[in-house]
Amino acid sequence: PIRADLLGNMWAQEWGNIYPLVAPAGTGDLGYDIGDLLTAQGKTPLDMVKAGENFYSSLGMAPLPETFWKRSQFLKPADREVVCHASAWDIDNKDDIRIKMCIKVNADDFITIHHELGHNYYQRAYNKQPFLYLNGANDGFHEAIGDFVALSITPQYLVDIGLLDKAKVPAADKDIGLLLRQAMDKVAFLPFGLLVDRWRWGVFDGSIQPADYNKKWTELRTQYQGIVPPGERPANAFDAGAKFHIPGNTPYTRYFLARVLQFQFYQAACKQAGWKGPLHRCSFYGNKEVGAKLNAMLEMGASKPWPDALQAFTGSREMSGKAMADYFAPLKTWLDQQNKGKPQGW
Ligand code: X8Z
Ligand code: ZN
Repeated sequence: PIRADLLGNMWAQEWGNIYPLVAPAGTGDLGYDIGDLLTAQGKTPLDMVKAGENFYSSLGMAPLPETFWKRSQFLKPADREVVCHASAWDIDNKDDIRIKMCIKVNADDFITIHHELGHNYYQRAYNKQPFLYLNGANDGFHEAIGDFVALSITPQYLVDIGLLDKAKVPAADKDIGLLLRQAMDKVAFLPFGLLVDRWRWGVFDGSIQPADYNKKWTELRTQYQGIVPPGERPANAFDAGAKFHIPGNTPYTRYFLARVLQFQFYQAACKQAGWKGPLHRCSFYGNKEVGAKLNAMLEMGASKPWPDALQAFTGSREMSGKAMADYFAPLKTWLDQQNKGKPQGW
């Protein structure tokens, strides 16, 4: 197993931040980091939110209301303790939508802004539904919308919005590197996304007892993620409690579902956009047709069973990992070669 503190993320849930350490020799240097690009241009947290809004506007969505800009929390207040874990809010079931974040100028927060705005645009899109249907088709859908949009943050998209120099777009020989960087976030998250509720549900049904809370957490982390704490943990440690959703009592399977769904949405959008190249290079930025179709699904809210919503946008009624596997297929081929004859597992 790998030590959990070496993976570039406090919870070892997404590993993309240590991509530079594992980049393939020769072609691994992607030549840019979104955080560095934002910093170099002196972009502020507010600029980052504006960039997020601009993406949704490019799909034909109405601008965010004035109240969003007035009432959201973008920065960590200096004078009091707040919950900094990013969240999106729908205060009046109409258009008083807001986000609450402590935005830092880095790549993670740039993506998270798109994620949170996905919740807000979804909330506003279904606001005409009767009260009981004011929700996503299922909770995985709600978590998937913003991530699906963020998959369009390709090198060419960064050029289009003036963040990246055209000459710096990584050439085709960098595809494996781009995919590996993305897989370290998206694929490495899957076992984490699964195990959090394995633990929570075990606590709820009594199969995990208080005396074993930490032991079981560590066991699941090793079993699913192949990671271990950096040192011996005291018997009364409560490592699970460091994850926001555990004390916050937020179900977590939604994020596992979203990891799968977002690739289904993305593959469908790229097909609608008539994209011809490798899937991971596709951006549907500016595509009003995709936007209209997306809006049709979002407007449904929870008024129909989720397969109906999925069908409205993708044409399929089944949740499937195939789109995700298609996206990463070139990387899988490369990894199979790299790992040939090497020991597997931990
Ligand atoms: O909690 C979140 C969002 C708020 S709904 C920032 N996410 C999960 C996490 O941070 O653990 C997004 C990805 C997974
Ligand atoms: Zn979310």
